[in-house]
Amino acid sequence: AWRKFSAKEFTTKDQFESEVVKHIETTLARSLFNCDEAAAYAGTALAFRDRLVIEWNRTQQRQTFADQKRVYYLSLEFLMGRALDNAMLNVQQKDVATAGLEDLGFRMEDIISQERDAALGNGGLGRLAACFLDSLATLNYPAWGYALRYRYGIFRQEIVDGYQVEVPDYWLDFNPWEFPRHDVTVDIQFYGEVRKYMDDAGKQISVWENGEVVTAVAYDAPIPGYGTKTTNNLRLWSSKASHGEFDFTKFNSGEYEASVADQQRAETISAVLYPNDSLDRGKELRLKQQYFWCAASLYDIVRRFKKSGKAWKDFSNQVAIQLNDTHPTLAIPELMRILIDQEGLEWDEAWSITQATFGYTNHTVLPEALEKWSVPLVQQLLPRHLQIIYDINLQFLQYVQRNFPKEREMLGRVSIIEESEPKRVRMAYLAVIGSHKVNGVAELHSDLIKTTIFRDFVKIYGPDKFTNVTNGITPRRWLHQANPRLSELIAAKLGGYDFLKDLNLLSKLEAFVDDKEFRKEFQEIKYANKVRLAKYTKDVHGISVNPNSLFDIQVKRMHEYKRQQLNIFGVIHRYLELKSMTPDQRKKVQPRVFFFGGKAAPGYWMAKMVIHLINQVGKVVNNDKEIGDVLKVVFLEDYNVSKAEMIVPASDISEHISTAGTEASGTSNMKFVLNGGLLIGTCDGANIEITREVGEDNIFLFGNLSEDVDDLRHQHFYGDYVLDPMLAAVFASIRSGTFGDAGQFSALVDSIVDHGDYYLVSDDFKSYVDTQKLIDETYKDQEVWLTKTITAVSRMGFFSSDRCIDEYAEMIWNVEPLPPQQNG
Ligand code: 26V
Repeated sequence: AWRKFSAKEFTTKDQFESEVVKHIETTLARSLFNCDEAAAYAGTALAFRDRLVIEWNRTQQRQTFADQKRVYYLSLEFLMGRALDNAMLNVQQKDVATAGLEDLGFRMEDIISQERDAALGNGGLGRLAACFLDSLATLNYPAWGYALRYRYGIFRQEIVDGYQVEVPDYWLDFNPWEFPRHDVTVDIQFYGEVRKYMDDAGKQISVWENGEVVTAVAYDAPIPGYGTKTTNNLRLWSSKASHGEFDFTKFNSGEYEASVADQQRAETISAVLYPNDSLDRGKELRLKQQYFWCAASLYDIVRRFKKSGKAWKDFSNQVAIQLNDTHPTLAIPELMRILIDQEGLEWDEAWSITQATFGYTNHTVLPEALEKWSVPLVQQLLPRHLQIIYDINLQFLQYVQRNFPKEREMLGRVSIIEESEPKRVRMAYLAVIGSHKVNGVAELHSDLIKTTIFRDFVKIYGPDKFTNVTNGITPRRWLHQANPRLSELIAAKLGGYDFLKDLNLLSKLEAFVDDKEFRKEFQEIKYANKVRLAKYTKDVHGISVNPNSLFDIQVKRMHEYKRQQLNIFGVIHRYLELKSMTPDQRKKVQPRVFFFGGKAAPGYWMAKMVIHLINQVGKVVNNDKEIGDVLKVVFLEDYNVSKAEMIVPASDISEHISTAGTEASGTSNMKFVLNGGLLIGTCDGANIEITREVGEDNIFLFGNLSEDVDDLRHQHFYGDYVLDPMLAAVFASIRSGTFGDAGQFSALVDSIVDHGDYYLVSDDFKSYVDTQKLIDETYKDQEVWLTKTITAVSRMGFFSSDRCIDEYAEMIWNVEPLPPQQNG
């Protein structure tokens, strides 16, 4: 019944075609005679956009009139990928469109691939936010996302001579999915000073004034749920100079260029996504981005609340704000400023509203990745906020002192202000103190934050403030869209597509694990997906790979803690072994292709060196006639969301091999298993829960445990360990120049041999190699392998982001769904 749209429904392909043609001829003003794929994409996107807009408006109206709490998800990153395929599938009209495009002479696949990825994120954190939006809409929660409208998303990666080169991603030339709201603007202040005075009643008033003003303009994008009319909103803020035009004083005195420069300076705020998952330390522009976005979003949220005419005590019954990492933490002092300076509330009331409103999600335990802003910088840019932060800190420290009078050293440890030179604001502490709930993203991670970075806070607030919500992924994009044949096969067995909304239904697949026909089709689908990746590898990289080989894939951001270096050292070890064999021995070895993909932060030298080593190894191995198809190494350029949709379904094994205790969750691990691949992984992040769900027999775990990491690091420090001889041989071959100029890789080898091996590559190497051997053996029995993969798929229900969103709604937000009326 939900499909009964009152407008622009194309129940037939003819209706769809006429919509497309209308858009090509009128909206785009193009003739059908020179309609290329780009125009066909545009016409198709605009036709579907019309469909979404109707329900989008209705959903917003419904949410406005319902007297109900809404969720606001504040995230500096939303790694959305492409929108068209998702829109077609969520409104369940892709078949009609495919037939219509065929009439017009186009293949759906080609049209879909015309779209540029919306790549407004770095990696897992941003993609998680995108999966959450899909689940929030699908489950009918009244929810908005808030972010920045970056002109440049994450850079495009090119590999030139084996080195990463960054190319700007100017993605907005044609974006039919966004709607500028020139009438929705907010003026945001920076710099200036705080003036204090007594009002008539003798109350102290603070006014922040004489600052620079930049205007935020809203751009909205519709977020359609799957199989529901609910269409939520993602609001992106774009910056422009506050007058919109030129500064006329300068204009008149002939300083034309200066006034244009002012304009550009304002626009710079939303110009570019920072490409470092953490190393953009202390950049003023980054802090400006954070405040600009928080202030605009909060103004918008408060404006909406005030229209309801409710009292302030009801604010947190109407509004839940989730902080995705510490990036939006300035929203805490900003809400305090609004409530106290602008709305005249007393401190205590403002503070209890604030705490009840915010929830904070932590995404890393690694202390070097925690945000800290220098006090002089905050003082200059946001003088009133610094005062409020100091007041929050004062109240908090007094509370700690009262409750823990004997623990004076604790005060320095938990203070929001770090007593360094210069002093710094610890954003994670501010986020913990200003929120009512703090969550980690997988069980191990949530346990670790309670015993490490937030240990004192558990003592201060009690353990109930801290909780876990294990990450999840949307099965719509990561099964139905990325792997349509597998989705169809599952639907045929389960009697429909209900599993896409209730992923636990996958458990019913286990009944078919011995079904011959099902097994055959399952295996054929995996093979076809491998053929597709093999074709891509040949077309784009000129490397031929045999789809009968075992496909081993590691795709994720390049980071030392994720240990792509362990993987490539393992590859080199394998190559050396193969070279030492006779041709007859080599023939018995299980052929493998190692695929790598991922971007390194532009300034992350070590990560870039690993990319280079992978490419150099590929060059040598792939051209070694003696080796042939037994071993291939491919670096897939410019890994992104749309490429992941092709890569993920093609794996036999994927690698999730971080040093235990360092990967908060990981989410691609879930995607790979859901698509019929097995994992090799450490006991880290969500790997542990995946093991709990799929069973120990259906995953390949290896390596040291997180509880032993500290001791092992100490042993390296005191030189109390022996380098594994196999790894020593790998290093010897690198140093001898087998993979090109040895000097260039020396820092990489030295970091392990001479500088403490912080990520414990040497400690885990043997266990890793042994486990890879076990994988080769296991893979030889294709029936055994197939049983493992099918069993694992059937047990993945837990990892739907729908489960995750229901947990947030219940434990943290206290919000209910608002389902659309039937046929409404
Ligand atoms: C950590 C580090 C540590 C070393 C220095 C550089 C650096 C940069 C970034 C990070 C992590 C930043 C936050 C983040 O992106 N966390 C990711 O969030 C995902 C979604 O919850 C989760 O699946 C990943 O495990 C986690 O790394």
